[in-house]
Amino acid sequence: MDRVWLITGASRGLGCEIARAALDAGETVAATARSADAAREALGGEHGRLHVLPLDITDAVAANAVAAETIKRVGAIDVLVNNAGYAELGYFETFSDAAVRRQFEVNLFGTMNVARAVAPHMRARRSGLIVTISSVSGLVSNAGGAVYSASKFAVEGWMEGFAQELAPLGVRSLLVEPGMLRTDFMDRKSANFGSIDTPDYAEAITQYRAFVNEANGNQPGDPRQLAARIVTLASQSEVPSRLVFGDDARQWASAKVDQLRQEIARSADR
Ligand code: NJP
Repeated sequence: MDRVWLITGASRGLGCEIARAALDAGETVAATARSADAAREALGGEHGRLHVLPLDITDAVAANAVAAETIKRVGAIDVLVNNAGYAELGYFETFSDAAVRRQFEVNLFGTMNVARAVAPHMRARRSGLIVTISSVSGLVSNAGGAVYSASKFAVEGWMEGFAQELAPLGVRSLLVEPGMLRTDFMDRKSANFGSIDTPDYAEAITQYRAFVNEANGNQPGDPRQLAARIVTLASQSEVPSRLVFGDDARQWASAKVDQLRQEIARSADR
């Protein structure tokens, strides 16, 4: 294969692994990151098939410029990986309005910025694949994950509809819902934690923080394995609309589907 991938958040974590896996498969990669230097360092320097471009996804003008620059340099974008994101972790009432908005600014509106920059090019060519790194938290929410889940549920709702708008024009979509992956995601390097003092939740929050500290670095999911899976799926003529990755994610998603089925059945009007 020799297609062009544009990947956001390629400086570390899953985005970096997807860039590596695509390069290993012989693809050309436009790796984007808030710090181009960090991405260059993580990916071993630019070469003929690796272009590194700075992009903070919250900057719509920059997203357009990066899409245009990629097409100018290498002629096309075949696969967009909308990967960049982070989590506001903690109980809802411990977050300021600004923190909640920041979560949506990156995970939803930033992701939309990049899709908006690339989709016209894919539509014009009647070809392309948009891979959106959502989360199992986009299907299931729980205490401590309300704000992050709200942003990923929004990503799911947006992309599920947008995919149907794009499909007749030859542009495909893959929504990825990973479980817990061993990246910096739960670390203070990436995650923010609610800080408004709310005594009613004090004990629950202490337990939640202990869970996060324990899980950080010990997550069951291997980002390399997921990256390889995404690169393989992207090379197939039939791409599924969803990939739920990891035993933990499949268990949570299945339990949610079972619960929904029961609640729908109980909701019968008569
Ligand atoms: O996390 P991490 P992951 N503009 O923290 C970048 C989802 N996910 O690889 O901070 C551009 O190692 C950030 O850049 P920088 C998750 O929601 C994860 O696990 O500048 N980039 C870094 O490259 C996210 O959508 C888990 O170095 C921005 C990257 O994002 C995706 O997986 C589970 C940015 C984050 O790397 C990748 O996260 C799940 C911005 N404004 C879903 N803000 C999991 N790990 O458990 C952040 O279900 N970045």
